[in-house]
Amino acid sequence: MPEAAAHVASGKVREIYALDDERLLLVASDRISTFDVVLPTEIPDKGRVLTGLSGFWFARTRPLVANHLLGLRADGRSTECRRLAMLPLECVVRGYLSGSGWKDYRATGNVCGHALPAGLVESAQLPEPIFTPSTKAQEGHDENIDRARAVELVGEERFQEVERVSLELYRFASDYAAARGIVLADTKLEFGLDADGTLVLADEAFTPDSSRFWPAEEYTPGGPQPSFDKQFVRDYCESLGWEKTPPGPELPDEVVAGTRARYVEAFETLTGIGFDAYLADPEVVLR
Ligand code: Q0Z
Repeated sequence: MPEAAAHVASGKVREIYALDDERLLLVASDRISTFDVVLPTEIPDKGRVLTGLSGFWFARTRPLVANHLLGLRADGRSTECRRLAMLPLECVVRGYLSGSGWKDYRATGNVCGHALPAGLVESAQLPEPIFTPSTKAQEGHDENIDRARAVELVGEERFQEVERVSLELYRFASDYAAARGIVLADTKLEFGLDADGTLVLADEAFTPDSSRFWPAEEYTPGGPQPSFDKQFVRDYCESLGWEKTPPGPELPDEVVAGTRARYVEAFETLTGIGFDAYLADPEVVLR
């Protein structure tokens, strides 16, 4: 537990505490959201899986860009990190056409100012990955923005840097995942600046909560793809005819167990590390 740490912020499924002026503690709960609603039932170890996966990627991408990670706590769900000045930009990279990217393409033929070929279907792989930044909405969904708006927010030089680094990170992680049978369709990265003005990757990286993971074996463009982790939850919620407004439904034990198994499978498939080994010593993912 964060002894004398002050609570700084809450996300839907995570909390931030201040350890001191320079360090934060990110704690990933076992809460799960679907259709933007946090459900009353938790998925045991979900927060540990996401924390371990983020740590794994932070360790492996350090040669590409500095990151905020200082260490993982023995509880497996808490990340000690450097406190940064966060950029007011969600750095999204898309290799496939899904979610708001697909919506925008269908409506306008382009995504965040990237003109795309005509005739693409939902979930199609793009000719090459594109950088499609958005702004953090206080309420509701992030808003996709074009290059000019992003440059207004962070400046031309910093924009060029986050675009280049985001694309490099996506290429690295998506190649890595593809070799293990997982399509990393898209991802949302967050960056901050340290006291020197150095760009630093922060928050979480390449987790199923910040990226779309699709099982490569089932990939079939032309419609929405089943999600690696949340599909049992979505299917169950759909089967109830729930209106997708709070409160969300309780999940039955078999949906909880199936979903937990999917998270653990994603962890083990991507890291090549047994989840038991992670629980015994979380920092195993950093080595
Ligand atoms: C991340 C968020 C969460 C709610 C602030 N290294 C950092 N330095 C400064 N600020 C942040 C970070 Cl990671 C920071 N968020 C997103 C995370 C709960 C909101 F766990 N907000």
